[in-house]
Amino acid sequence: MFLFSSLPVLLLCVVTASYSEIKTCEDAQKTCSVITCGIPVTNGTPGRDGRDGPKGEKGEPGPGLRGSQGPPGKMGPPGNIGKTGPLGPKGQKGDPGDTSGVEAKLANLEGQIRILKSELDHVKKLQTFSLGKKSRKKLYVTNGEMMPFSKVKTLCAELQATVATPKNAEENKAIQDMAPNVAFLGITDEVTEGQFMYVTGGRMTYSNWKSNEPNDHGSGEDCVILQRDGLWNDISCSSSFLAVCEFPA
Ligand code: MAN
Ligand code: CA
Ligand code: CA
Repeated sequence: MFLFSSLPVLLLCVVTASYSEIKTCEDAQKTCSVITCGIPVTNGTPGRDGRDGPKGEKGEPGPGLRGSQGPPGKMGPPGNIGKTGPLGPKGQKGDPGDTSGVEAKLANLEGQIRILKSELDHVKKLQTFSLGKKSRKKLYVTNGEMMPFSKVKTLCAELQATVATPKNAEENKAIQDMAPNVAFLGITDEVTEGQFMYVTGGRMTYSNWKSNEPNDHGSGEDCVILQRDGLWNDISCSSSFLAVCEFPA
C-alpha cells in the first residue's frame, strides 16, 4: 500500500534529479526525502518502553448522576459563655408600699414590748426579794464555784456584771455575809506593783487589809481575797477562790 501510494513521488524524484543535474547525493536528498545516501544500514530492534509520565490533572466529573446528600454530622461541643451584656434600662417605679400593714405590725410589737417590760419588772422584784436585796444597795451573786481570777472576771462579764468590789465597810460586810467561802474581790495591783486598782478602773479608795498585808508574798501576789473574818489578803491570781459578781445598785 505504501509502495503503491508513494510510487508517483518516487518516480518524480528520479526524473527531477536527472533532469536538473544535481551534483551530489546530499543535494538530491535535500530535494527528495526518499533518496538515501551512502551505504544503506538496517534498523536495530526498538528500545524498551520509557518511564511513566507525571500524573495528569483531575478530570471533569463524570456524566452519571450525583449521590443524594448524607445526613448532618453530630452536634459540636457548646461554645464559651459570652461576656455580660450592657446594663438594661431602668424599670418602672414600683407600686406604693402597704403602710397600713406595717403600722399594724408595729402596733402589735409595741404591745408585746409593753407586756415583756412588765413581766421583766415582776421577775426582777421576785429576784431581789429572794436574794434579800435592799433598794439603793448593790446585789452580790455567787454560783458557789471556786476558780482563778481571770475566770471570775469572764463569768461576771457574761452576766453583764463585775467582780464584787466593796467600796465601804457596809458593802464589805454585805459580801462577807452572803459569801459561803473566801472570795476574790475586783481589785488588783497587776498593772503597777503595790498600787491596787479597781478592775473597772480607778484607784482603790477603801481597804480592809489584814495586818502585814499586802506583802506580795513568794513569786508575787497581785489579786485580793476577802477572808471569812472580813479582812483582806493579797494572793496569787492563779489560785482558785469563790466567784462573786456584783450588779449595780
Ligand atoms: C501567808 C501570808 C500571806 C500570803 C499567803 C500565801 O498566809 O504570807 O501574805 O498571801 O501565805 O499563801
Ligand atoms: Ca502584788
Ligand atoms: Ca499576801
